[in-house]
Amino acid sequence: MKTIKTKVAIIGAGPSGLLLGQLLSKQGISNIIVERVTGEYVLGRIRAGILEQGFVDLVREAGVADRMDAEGEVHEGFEIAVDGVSTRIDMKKLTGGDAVVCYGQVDITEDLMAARSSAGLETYYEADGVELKNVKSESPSVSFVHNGEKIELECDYIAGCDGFHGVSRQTIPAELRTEHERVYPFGWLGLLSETPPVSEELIYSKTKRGFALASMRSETRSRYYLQVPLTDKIEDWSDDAFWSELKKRLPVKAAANLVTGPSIEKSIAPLRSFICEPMQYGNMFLVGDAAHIVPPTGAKGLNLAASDVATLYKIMTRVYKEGDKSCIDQYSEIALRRVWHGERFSWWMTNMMHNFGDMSSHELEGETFERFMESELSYFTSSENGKRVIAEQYVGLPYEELAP
Ligand code: FAS
Ligand code: PHB
Repeated sequence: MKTIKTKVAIIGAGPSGLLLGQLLSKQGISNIIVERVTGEYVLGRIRAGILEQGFVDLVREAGVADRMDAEGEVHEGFEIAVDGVSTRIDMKKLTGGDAVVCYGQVDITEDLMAARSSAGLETYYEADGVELKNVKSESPSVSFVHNGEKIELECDYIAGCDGFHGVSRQTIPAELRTEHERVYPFGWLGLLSETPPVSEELIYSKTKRGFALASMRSETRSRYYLQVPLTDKIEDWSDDAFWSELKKRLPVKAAANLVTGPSIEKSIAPLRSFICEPMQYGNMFLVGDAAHIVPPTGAKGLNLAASDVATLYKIMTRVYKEGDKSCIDQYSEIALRRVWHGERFSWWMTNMMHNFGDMSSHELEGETFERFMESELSYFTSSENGKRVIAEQYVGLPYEELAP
């Protein structure tokens, strides 16, 4: 058994773990990341594409923003189309100047991995049997097996950045955990292609055939999504079938701009809202998808992970720079306030933008629920105040500071 020490043990080398590790290192707070799979595997997961300003500021503070600033595209608005009729949500005007940046999660993760390795910071990939120990004590630890060797990582704090299927959340005893969950009766079929986007801004499109989203990664790389039944399998969807259905769900002008091509990646993701309360237990903190999941309709998943990272980073900085340990009790409350806002917005956008058909939802059934949601969407996209509500949430609510 080999024993190693650090101040903060980070479980998971996804965006949450890597961003937290980079920020802590800038404050001279030692940290070691323990990741279950290889770095290549992490980079193979095509996920988010829209970064809130708060996320962008954090990446700049971490000193990892060069490529994002050079290649990321600022988006000042996006479109919501209902049965082919488009409304532009002018985020910049409606929020007094705020916008979002279109830059892929894979790119951010790549940049953070490169920064971590060039700084010579320790990451144990392909770590097996990760176990969190004594998290309620002043000397928690993480044990795992790496290259056949058993390792005990002694630390002061553990950041559980290990995603929805990780082990950290289970460290909170079931009787102390409250889990809120809503599983949606459909999924998103995503496709990535080396083709130019159909429009300069994102298009969220609701049609009688179902929801579609036209997004992008660059001027030459597009990301598209289609709402599909949960029973669909990826083998049910050839590229041609995807393109033909997408064309039917986009507004006419966008459909006319559609350039098709071979899929680089194609996958079906289930949609769920999930929140675990509390987000901390003793000296263990849950960060990002380890604590919460949103349906991607509001582009909040990665962005909520970033605000968790920001709060934990402020707390760790105060603990080690000012010796104030009392602030660690603030983490869960502050993180959850913003998480619930992001969860509600994502749930609301999902309910408004998708066809539930005869699938029941809430206390309302089928047609009645559909009609309520049609009316809700029509109000919020036709009134200035309604559009402002959407814009304020989409660019991201402000990050909360620690209490003094
Ligand atoms: P992650 O899940 O990214 O990373 C957790 C890491 O922990 C993984 O590398 C995993 O291998 C590791 N791990 C797990 N168990 C472990 C263990 N026992 N020991 C060690 N390591 C362990 N968000 C958006 O904003 N927009 C989108 O369009 C969008 N699309 C998505 C599509 C899909 C299919 C999925 C699954 C998510 C999507 N998301 C989207 C959300 C996604 O971007 C997450 O919010 C983001 O990956 C969160 O990052 P992390 O919290 O780092 O979790
Ligand atoms: C994406 O580009 O992957 C993306 C953008 C916005 C969303 C969801 C996904 O709401």
